[in-house]
Amino acid sequence: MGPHGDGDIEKVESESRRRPISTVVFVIAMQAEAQPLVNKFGLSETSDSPLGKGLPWVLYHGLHKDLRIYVVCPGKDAASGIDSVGTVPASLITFASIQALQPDILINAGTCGAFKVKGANIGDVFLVSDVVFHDRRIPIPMFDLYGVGLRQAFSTPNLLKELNLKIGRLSTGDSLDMSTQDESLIIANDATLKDMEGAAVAYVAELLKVPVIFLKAVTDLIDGDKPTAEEFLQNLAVVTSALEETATKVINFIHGKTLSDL
Ligand code: FMC
Repeated sequence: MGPHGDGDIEKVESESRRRPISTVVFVIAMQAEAQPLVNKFGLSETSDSPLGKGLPWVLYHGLHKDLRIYVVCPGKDAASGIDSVGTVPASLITFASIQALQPDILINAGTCGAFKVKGANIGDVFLVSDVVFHDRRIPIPMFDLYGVGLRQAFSTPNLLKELNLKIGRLSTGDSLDMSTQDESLIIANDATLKDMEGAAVAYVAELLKVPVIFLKAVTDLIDGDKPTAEEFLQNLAVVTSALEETATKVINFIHGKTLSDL
């Protein structure tokens, strides 16, 4: 084994858990979701972004006391001019920002749909326990498990308790609406929340061994009586401000703490 054998990596990882968190990266799909947080912490847009040139990705940076905060968004799609939501852009910006910014922890923050039968209400901000995909159906032994892609969020019992958040499983797919096949998988997987990025961010965070947590604010009730797109647009502004409030509490909680304190 060379100088960076597995033992050394484990040592570095356990050491990093014992020193205060210095860099946090928020991965946020929509500009409307990011803006309240950018304003709150007075973050500036990074010109000459270390994430690469000629890309639509938007990076903000700033300091809260001695904690470095970054917010990364996938930016506008060139063809349509709308925010690049979904798993593909989310994976790419997560990968690039981990490589360039070396965060101690990632936070994927955004809106989501949720089941009221699972105790969710519009405007609730959930912490996510674990994530799955609901639109990767591969009915071959083991490929089916790969498709579901169950991954744990980094465990933060103290944060959960202190902020008194609701907690639930998040299911990710690349559609805002829900086909009957999606629905049966979401229910079979016992998910409470539904979004379009979380499980993709978790995949990349695991690849690059960075702890990740998820803050998901409920814009629409999947088992409610309103059409999802309408309900989503109607609640987006109010819910993103709830998301900002919780994200601010999370930043204040994280400041000065180590990963093991969370
Ligand atoms: N289903 C899937 N995604 C979302 C949702 C729902 N019911 N409500 N809000 C969302 C999130 C997704 O993660 C996207 O970033 C965006 O809001 C909707 O395009």
